[in-house]
Amino acid sequence: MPWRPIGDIKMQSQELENKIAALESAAVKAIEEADNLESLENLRLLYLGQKGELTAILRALKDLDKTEKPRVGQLANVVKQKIEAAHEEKRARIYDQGLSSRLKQEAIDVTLPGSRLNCGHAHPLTQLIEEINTIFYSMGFSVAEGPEVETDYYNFDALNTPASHPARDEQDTFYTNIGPSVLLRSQTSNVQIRVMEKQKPPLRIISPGRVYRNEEINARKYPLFHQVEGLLIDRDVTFGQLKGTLEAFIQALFKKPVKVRFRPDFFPFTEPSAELDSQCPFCSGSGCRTCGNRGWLELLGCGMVDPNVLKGVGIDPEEFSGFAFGMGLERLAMLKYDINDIRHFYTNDLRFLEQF
Ligand code: 2NL
Repeated sequence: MPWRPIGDIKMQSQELENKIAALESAAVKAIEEADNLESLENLRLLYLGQKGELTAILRALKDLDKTEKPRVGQLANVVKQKIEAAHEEKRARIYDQGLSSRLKQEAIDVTLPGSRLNCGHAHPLTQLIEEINTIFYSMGFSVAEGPEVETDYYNFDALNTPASHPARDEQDTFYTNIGPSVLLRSQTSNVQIRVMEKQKPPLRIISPGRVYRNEEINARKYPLFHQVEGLLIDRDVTFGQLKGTLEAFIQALFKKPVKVRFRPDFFPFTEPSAELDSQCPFCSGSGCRTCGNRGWLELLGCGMVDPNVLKGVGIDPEEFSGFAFGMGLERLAMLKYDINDIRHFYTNDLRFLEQF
């Protein structure tokens, strides 16, 4: 170890202490002035990093005299902690500022009215079908569907409708060019015939769907419309059960205990046949625009299934009997929602559709 005068040692440590003090004030000032995380990180590296200024000083401590080393070393460590603390404090402040300005920017005014999503919904006729299905589900019926393009057997013959019947006329029914007996079904009874061919009674089904009739278009008539037909086959079915079932259905549909009445009618596929009227649910029978001051609405046709229909599908009419009914949905929807023109259902005008 070479000899050195005491003063030299003093000088060396004094110089280092001055350097450390200068470093501290420079670092603290620079850190205080930093305004973003990146420049702050550069400062951290400059002062505290592996190749930083304070690290160089700490390394130089090893050359100090051992009487000086502890004091200067402690000073350097205190300064290091101060710079670290200043850095951490500044880093947290810059981070918080960034966060609060982002929060301010992204703030949501929860009192603003929401923007409505333009979401589609089921067509009013589909809604009505679903409502009717639900009512009949509750009475133990299930829904059956079948082809809209059908042979005249399923549309007419199987329904006891003779070859001479006017409904078979080209004036009334759309025939296709697929073959002389292929047509667009004019009622959904084809579905019930097909079910009865395959399934043994007891049966409870309803068949909603599109039907076609060759009509001039006007406010009440359209060549395409919708029907729900119903069929129940079991042992000892009575007309009283038909009346009770339909009364319950009508009251569930109108959500009111309206009276119903049955008037004799004729259909080739039922015997006896009847027309069901319900008391007008809007005026409770006193007369209004909807019921044309009659107090009653004609809603559907019904009757006991003709024995010929049962025989045709291989069900013994001595063992089983049944009732059936059919209703046009456009007419029902027009009454229920006070719609004055059937064409609204087929125009796809959103001003109409959005009301449902
Ligand atoms: C109406 C009347 C009706 C039926 C449809 C039917 C079906 C089978 C057997 C017997 Cl498979 N009947 N359906 C019965 C009575 C009336 O519809 O005015 N529809 C719009």
